[in-house]
Amino acid sequence: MNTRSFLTSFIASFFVVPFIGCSDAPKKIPYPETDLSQAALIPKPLKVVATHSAFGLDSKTAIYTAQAANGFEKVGQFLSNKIQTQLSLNIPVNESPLEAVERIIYINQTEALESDAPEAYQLHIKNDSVLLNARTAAGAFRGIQTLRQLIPEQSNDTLAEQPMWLIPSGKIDDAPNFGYRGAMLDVARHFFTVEEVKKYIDLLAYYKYNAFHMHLTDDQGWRIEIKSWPKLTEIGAQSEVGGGPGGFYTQEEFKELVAYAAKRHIQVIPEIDMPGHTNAANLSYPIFHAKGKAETPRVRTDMKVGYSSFDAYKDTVYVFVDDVVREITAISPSPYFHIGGDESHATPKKDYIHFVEKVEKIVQKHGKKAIGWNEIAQANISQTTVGQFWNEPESALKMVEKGNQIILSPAKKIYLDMKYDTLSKHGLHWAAYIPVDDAYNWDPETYVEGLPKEQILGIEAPLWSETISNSAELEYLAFPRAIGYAELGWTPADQRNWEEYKIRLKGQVPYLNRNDVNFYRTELVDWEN
Ligand code: TNX
Repeated sequence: MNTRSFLTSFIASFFVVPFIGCSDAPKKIPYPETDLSQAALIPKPLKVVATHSAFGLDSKTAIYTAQAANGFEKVGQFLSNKIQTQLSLNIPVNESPLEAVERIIYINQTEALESDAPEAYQLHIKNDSVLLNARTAAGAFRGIQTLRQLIPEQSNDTLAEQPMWLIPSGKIDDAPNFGYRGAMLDVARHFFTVEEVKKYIDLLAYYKYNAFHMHLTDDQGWRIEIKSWPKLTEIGAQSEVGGGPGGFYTQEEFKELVAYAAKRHIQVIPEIDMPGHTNAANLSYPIFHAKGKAETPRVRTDMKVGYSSFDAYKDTVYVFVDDVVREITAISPSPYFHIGGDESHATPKKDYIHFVEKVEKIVQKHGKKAIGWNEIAQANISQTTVGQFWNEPESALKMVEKGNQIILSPAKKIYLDMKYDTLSKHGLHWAAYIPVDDAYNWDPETYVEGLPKEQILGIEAPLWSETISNSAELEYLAFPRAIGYAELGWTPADQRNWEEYKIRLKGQVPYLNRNDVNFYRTELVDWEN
């Protein structure tokens, strides 16, 4: 018998004939009663059936994965690494010898799932085995987040010879309500280091986000290396709000972020905001600058918006945009490229429309679909372009009528840079104060009347960074609200309830503390008891 078929029959023995007749079968462990349906899972899974026993995660556990299918082994490796960091347990993945193995986690590829969503998964947790079924590696990855959330803080050191972390047994069938569940970080108003961005991405992955939108350019700074236009980073990157040093990502660093996110089955969507919000580019190359209403480029460290613009009728501007889109799309596997398009108050309407239509074509030429903030509805955009609704429901509706898909980011509900309340240490409040319950208590499916569900690609929580400049401040605004948005993107409205959610939210504290997350301890949640 070769290793592979030995492995297959070994694994099968866990599911088909679990130790019946086996002379050296381990003695039965007296697992305590559990209740999987009460677990603090966020986002809440679609279906949970508790069987009131447990799987004992311990040093005799091994992970096996479907190997023919793409990416499954990496998912197993990711789980093993996280278990190692959290529990200092070394759980091998697809490794022989198997003699010492008593319990297995098997990550299996199958089409036989209740939902046909690519990220659907099913978890079957029994005494000696956890079977995770998924159609795709992305589905398997979402499934292991659920499993991670079920690992208790404390081990039980009395049940067996070695410490065991008891995972409640039962069955979970799960799939997302929306295919796009995003978060945006503005790295232009303040620069965030590669390590800071990675930390945020890793936290988002735990809550099943699958898109990370990077707002890479704005008036105060240009943050991505463009080899054909070096002054963007020599000049344009050297400033930020408040007068700090700014910074930028080299293309190698951007690739590193893309790879880090991809490992978590999160796509990175780059945004180059234009024709407004372009002061940093115009300062680097004054030839781009539109005269007229736009203010003369200079280093900007203030928080004003709407004063800068590209010249929509200069050939050089389009040569430049083409180069930027070409260089970025070459290192960006996401099918989308975000062209911004918001608050171009210094661009005449006719010029704005001309610009958006030309840039959309450039993005398409480079093989990507464009995304733009809701103002792009003024232009005659093609059906494949996605509108991101933030402040004008009528623009979202106009795009929907033309057949476009919409990402929902209504500022009044989902802007992570809005203060929680009057006492918030960071944040703005032009759209609203957004306390943690208001952030949770709305329904993306009905928020804009007349927006058909089929045309809602999903939701995204933007974090603008005028008032924040490091991980602690970022986390103060993002957490815990981003956790609630994860549930709004994943769990259907009829299964959401604030009173019940806030108990599960409190259950996140050990994870947040373990990861040194500076979350806002709102009084709306009883964190201590
Ligand atoms: C509006 S939302 C903006 C950003 C600001 C943000 C501050 C949007 C598309 N534009 O330029 O940073 O408000 O909340």
